[in-house]
Amino acid sequence: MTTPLQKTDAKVFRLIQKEEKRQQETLSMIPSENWFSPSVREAVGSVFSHKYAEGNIGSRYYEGTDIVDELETLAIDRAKKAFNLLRSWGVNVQALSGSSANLAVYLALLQPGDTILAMYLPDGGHLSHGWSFEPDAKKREKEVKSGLLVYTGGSKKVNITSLLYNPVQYKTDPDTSQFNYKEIEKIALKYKPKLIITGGTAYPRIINHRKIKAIAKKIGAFYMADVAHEAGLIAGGAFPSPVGIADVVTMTTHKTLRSGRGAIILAKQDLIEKINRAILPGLQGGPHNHNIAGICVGLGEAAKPAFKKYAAQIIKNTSALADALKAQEFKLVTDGSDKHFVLIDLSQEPILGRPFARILAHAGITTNYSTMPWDARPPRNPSALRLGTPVLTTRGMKEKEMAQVAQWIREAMNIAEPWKELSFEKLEQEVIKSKDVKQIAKEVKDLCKKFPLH
Ligand code: DSN
Repeated sequence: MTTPLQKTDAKVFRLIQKEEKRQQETLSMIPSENWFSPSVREAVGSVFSHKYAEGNIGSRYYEGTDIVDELETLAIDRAKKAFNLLRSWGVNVQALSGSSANLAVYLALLQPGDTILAMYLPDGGHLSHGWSFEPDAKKREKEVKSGLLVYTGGSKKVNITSLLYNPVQYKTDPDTSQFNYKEIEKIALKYKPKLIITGGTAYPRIINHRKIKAIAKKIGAFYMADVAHEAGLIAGGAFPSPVGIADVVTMTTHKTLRSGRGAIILAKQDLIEKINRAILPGLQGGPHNHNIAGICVGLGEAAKPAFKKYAAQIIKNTSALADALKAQEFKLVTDGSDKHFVLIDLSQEPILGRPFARILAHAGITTNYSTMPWDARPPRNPSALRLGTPVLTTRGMKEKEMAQVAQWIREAMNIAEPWKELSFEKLEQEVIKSKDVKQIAKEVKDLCKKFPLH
């Protein structure tokens, strides 16, 4: 059957087909990615994208919004159920992304110049929690070697959070690469932030929300838990929830939650009203109703027993992947993981994060290079590699397949070892010529065929 797009714009149609084939025939191990159900995609591609609906339920600046109101009410109700919300908490589903959700919280709760205490970005925090980079490699190395568990910023403010507010960041413990709550408390008492944030992109362990809330309480700060990565694990009952402990919880909806692209903010009722006003008129115009429709459908799927199994299997798969990688003699940051990804410390391997991610991409395994604790290397060429299991688990893969993946990753490192002195470009030329890399890509494709994405 010919689709309308195929008829009217064959070029874009072909690109979509090519991208779908790429996703089907390779293993996406980027932990922030997932594959949505056809129902979520149908909702996202629906007529809701035509409608303007600035404002909140029952109080919009546009006519014709009754059905959008119904949709948003349903999405909010489903979010309340998915995250076991207390009656005194409210929900916003209008933020366009995780970064916008976080900015809306700052706009609602802080004044420009206020101090935010968040996790050090190279240890696994998030850019939207504030970041100023130190471009001078010597100064960077000196800072890392100082062993200090607090980072007050480099000379280059790289994002709006660091331009508007004063980010101070806590690092992980040098011995364990995990949170050192005593140090976080000392830093909080010294710098007196108005807001403490946990969460981010590359911290593989459980965070003790009660301990952080207790620290925030001591200094009269708000506590915001950003659970963008863990949202699906929490909704599936496989991971501890900050709801009812933190003052605000933010998340994206397209990672483990598998609900289309967007964000959800949960907060105590008085705060959510301020946050609603920070979203509009503070930051955004009309909400993306089609994405809210996707979120709504995804949350409906997350309420089903199959999603609980999915969330539990993600954790089992990651644990199996961690064990298998260690059996292949890879070193893992924190020696393992409690959630949906692992971070491989490649600092003692012949090939580091960026080139290794490219080698694996040619072998059909899509990952991303990452910074890691106590690594002075720059973010564009760091020592670690982040590998997640949400998409593999969506495919129906289990522990056995994780062992196979770990074996391919070791094989790829062995194949690449002789190229360790080459520049990135020359190394890639060798990878492209390599029959051994092609062989792994073929085996990956065969495995993908056995576990198609529906
Ligand atoms: N870009 C996301 C990630 O990969 O973790 C976070 O925003």
